[in-house]
Amino acid sequence: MKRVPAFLALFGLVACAGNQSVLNPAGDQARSLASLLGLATWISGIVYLLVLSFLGISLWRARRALSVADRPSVEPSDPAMRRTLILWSGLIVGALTILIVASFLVDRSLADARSREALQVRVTGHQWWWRLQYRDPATGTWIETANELHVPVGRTVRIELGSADVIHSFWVPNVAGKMDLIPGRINVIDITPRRTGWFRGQCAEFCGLQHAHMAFDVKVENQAEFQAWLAGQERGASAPGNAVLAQGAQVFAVKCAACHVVRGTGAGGRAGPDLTHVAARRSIAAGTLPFSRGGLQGWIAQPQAVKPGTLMPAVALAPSDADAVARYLESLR
Ligand code: HEC
Ligand SMILES: [Cu+2]
Repeated sequence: MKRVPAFLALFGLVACAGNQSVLNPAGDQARSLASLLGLATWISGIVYLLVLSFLGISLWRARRALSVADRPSVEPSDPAMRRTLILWSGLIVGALTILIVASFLVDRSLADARSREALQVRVTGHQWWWRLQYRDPATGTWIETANELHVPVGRTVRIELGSADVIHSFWVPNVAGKMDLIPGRINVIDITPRRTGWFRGQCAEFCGLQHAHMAFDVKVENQAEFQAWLAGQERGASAPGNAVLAQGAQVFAVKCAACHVVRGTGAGGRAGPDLTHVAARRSIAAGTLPFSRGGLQGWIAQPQAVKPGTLMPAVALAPSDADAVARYLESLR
C-alpha cells in the first residue's frame, strides 16, 4: 500500500516532462493558457480549503453543544452574522471577477497574434491523418506534406484548419490550445513556439474508429533548419538509383499511385498522404509506427491490422514487389 502514493506522484512527473503536456509550455499561447490554469487552480484550491475548514469548525462546534437548545441561535440579522455573510460574498465575487478578467485577457492575447504578419500553413483533417500545405512566401506556391509539422522557433505561424470529412480537432498541448477542424469552413489558430525540439500533436475530437491513431509530430527548429527543410520538401522525388528501387517505383505506379502523390513521378492520387518525402518523416500512419523499413513493410502488407478501419486497403503484392516498394519509399528522403 505504501507504494501507491509514490506511484501516483509519478503521474505528476510524467505530466510535467511530457512532450504532449499543457503543463510544459513551449510557446506563447500555451504559456498564457498554462498561467490561466495555474491561477484558476490556486483560487479554487484556496476557496476549497476555506470551505472545508469552515465546515470542520462548525462540525467541531456542533459536537461540543450538548443539545439543540444549548446552541446559540444565529439570525441573519445578527450583526456578526451579517458581517461574515458580506465578507464571504465579497470574497466569492472578488475571486470570480479575477478569474473572469484573467480569462478575458488570455483570450484577447490569443486573438491578438492573428493581426500580425505570419507564416501561413494549411492543415486539413482526414480520417485519420493530416494533410499539411505550406505557402512558399517567395513564389506563392503551396508545398504539400503530411503528418509532420515543421515550424520555425520564435515566429508566429498562422494555421488554417479545414476538414475533408468530419470534425477533427488540432491540438499540440505544448504549443497552443485546441481548435476544431470543421467541414465547409476554415478556422484559424496562431502558434508562436519558443523552444526548439520535437512535440506531439493529437486529434482531440472523436472522428471515428481510428481517432486515437490520428497523431502528428511537430518539429520546432531554428530558421535556417526550417528553410532547409522547406526547400527539401519543395523538390520533386529523387529518381530510383538502382534496379530494385526502379522495380519498387514501377510497383508503386501500378498499385499505389491512384491514392498517393509522389511529385516528379506520375503518381497523383489525392486519397492518401503525399509520399514525395515520406522517408524524411519520423513516423508513418499519423504517428502510429516509427519510420523504418520494417514499419513500412508491416503497414503496406496489413494496414488493417495496424489501424483497423483505415481507408488504406491491403494491396496484394508478391514478396519481392512488397520488399522493392518498401525500399523505394525508404529512398524518398
Ligand atoms: C485506396 C487508396 C490507397 C491505396 C491504393 C494505397 N494507399 Fe497508402 N494510404 C492511403 C490512406 C488513406 C492513408 C492514410 C491512412 C491512415 O493513416 O489512416 C495511406 C497511408 C500510407 C502511408 C503512410 C504515410 C504517412 O505519412 O503516414 C504509406 C507509407 C502508404 N500509404 C503507402 C502505400 C503503398 C506503398 C501503397 C501501394 C502498395 C498504398 N499506400 C496504396 C490510401 C491508399
Ligand atoms: Cu479525431
